[in-house]
Amino acid sequence: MFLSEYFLPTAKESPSEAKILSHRYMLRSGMIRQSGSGIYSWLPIGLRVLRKIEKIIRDEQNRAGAQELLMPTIQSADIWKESGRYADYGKEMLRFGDRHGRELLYGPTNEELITEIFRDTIRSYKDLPLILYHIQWKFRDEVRPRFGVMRGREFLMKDSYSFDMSFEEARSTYNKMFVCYLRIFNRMGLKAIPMTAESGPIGGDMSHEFLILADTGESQVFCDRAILDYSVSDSSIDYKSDLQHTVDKWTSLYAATDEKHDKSQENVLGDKLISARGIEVGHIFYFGKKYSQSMNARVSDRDGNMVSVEMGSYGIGVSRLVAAVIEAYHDDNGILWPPALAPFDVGLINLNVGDQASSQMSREVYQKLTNAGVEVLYDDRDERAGVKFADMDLIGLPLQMIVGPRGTKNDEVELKERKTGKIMKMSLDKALKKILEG
Ligand code: P5A
Repeated sequence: MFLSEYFLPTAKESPSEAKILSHRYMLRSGMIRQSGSGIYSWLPIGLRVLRKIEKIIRDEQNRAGAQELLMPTIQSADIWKESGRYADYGKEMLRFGDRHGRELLYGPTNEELITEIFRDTIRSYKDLPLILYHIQWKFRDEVRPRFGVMRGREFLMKDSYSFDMSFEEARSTYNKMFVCYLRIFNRMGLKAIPMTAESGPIGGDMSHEFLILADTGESQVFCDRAILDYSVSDSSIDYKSDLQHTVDKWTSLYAATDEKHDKSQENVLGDKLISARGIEVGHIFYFGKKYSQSMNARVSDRDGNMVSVEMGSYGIGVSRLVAAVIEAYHDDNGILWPPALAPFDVGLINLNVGDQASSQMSREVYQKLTNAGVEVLYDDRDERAGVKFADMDLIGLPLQMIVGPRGTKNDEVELKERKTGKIMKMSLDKALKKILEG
């Protein structure tokens, strides 16, 4: 992408209502624009990051055996009346009517809709277990939308729903999603800690929130310091094997959100207890027959009896994650994208677009890298070097290649690692090799 043609409205300042750093950097780097309270447009560079997050989630969900579908944002009030949540959901639910006077709502979550799809299509135990998911916009009329996309009113969620015949099978599915979540956040470079959590309006009695520790987090959390040393293996995983031991390993150490905090642990753990702020990036629930019973989602078992299915739901805040990652990775000059999420792999800076040799070299580099599948943002604007450096640092691409009149004479460029600030002068060939080989 040529920056001179790219829609990237960067800014030096951010509006004073942007209170946290991720919100400020997202506005300043041209990722989002507010269009209403808690409602945002995603501009090209922000959308690129959102899509990368989605891709990792899809990849890992599919690997765990979940199947993607797409449900609408607009739902009928009828199914919510069946489950009993139409009244319970209160003012957080955005309700409206169509021209025929039918009551509709903008989905805050999809337990009812997926249960309706299931009961209309699945008849037999032979079709279970089943995990379905989608990535779709939600609307919750939050009392206090704040911190940009961190707590929006319209936000993107990945939500999965599982159907099983027995508690044991439902727990095994829950474990799959638990491990899948650890892997998803790990691939994003995040240390998300699973914590015992309250299930709230979703319901059920087994629930974990996945939290990233950050001072700007909205939740107060408590955990055993030792859990910070736990890591997730990148290697392949067999979801058909028993994952209980992995879940037990993570849940045996104390980790709880405020609502579930057991004060007696403060004496038990002493100095080992961390009390910190956390950002909730995921939340998983097992709620058994709560929806299948109220909405009559039954299948025949082996003996031909009709039984209500066991269900769970599993959410990830996709749009919130963009902000959460920035909270975890930034410095005073801007964002430090983990390579897997960076909107482009390399920022190519041409220091003097008036200089023919520099422009020719830059275009060659751009072609070579682009042909090799590297995503390059080429700053070909007629701007001062200072402006180019500041913008490139702000948007936070992991690598910058700097081409200037002084280097072109001996075929030299500079390679800058954004995270460390380390600048290396080297031959063009070596720089290309380094980028291509990682
Ligand atoms: C699980 C999937 C649910 O809604 N039903 C379907 C269950 N869970 S949840 O915890 O309420 O939401 C899942 C995740 O969505 C993110 N999230 C938000 N992100 C931005 N702005 C919001 N207002 C918001 N509300 C929830 C969180 O990451 C949460 O874990």
